[in-house]
Amino acid sequence: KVRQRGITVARPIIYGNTAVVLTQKERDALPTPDHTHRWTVAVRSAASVPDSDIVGGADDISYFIKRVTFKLHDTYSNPNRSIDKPPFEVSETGWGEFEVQIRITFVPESGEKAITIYHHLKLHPWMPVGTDPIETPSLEQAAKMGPVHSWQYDEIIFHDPFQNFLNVLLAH
Ligand code: SLL
Repeated sequence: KVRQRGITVARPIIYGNTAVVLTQKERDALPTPDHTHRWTVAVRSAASVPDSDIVGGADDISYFIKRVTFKLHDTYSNPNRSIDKPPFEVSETGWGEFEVQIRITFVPESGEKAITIYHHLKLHPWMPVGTDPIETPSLEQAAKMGPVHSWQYDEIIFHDPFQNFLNVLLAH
């Protein structure tokens, strides 16, 4: 277990969510008809497209990420959702925005501590330019405006990595 001093490796990720307004028919079919949206919160390789179905291959980040735990609002049953393989994502329905705590655990050979990042789950689109920005569009308006996307770019930086982990990183 030798650390390679002075070496830094960065891996780009994106994290965030997409959300769509449910149709009345979809709402009526739910056990919770007060839910207005379906959403997906995810951590992905920055090389992948936010809502693509691509798993594995160049977009796989499981060679350095072992687990992602999404902590949802306490109104959800089992708010801690642990995902152990890609796609690292959770899809749910709901009615409100809240802060999602995202804990990223790295593969054991990295010797790295888990990190925690935060994402504000966004359901409501911004008002069109020229209208009152304080207002939230009605569900009817929002449905016409299409899916909401809210993503952040970030880089996970490994300093002085262990030689065997460095080999794994550089092989991808
Ligand atoms: C709000 N601070 O008041 C936020 C809380 C909670 C969101 C939002 C569904 C929960 C469930 C849900 O959307 N919770 O029924 O399981 O806007």
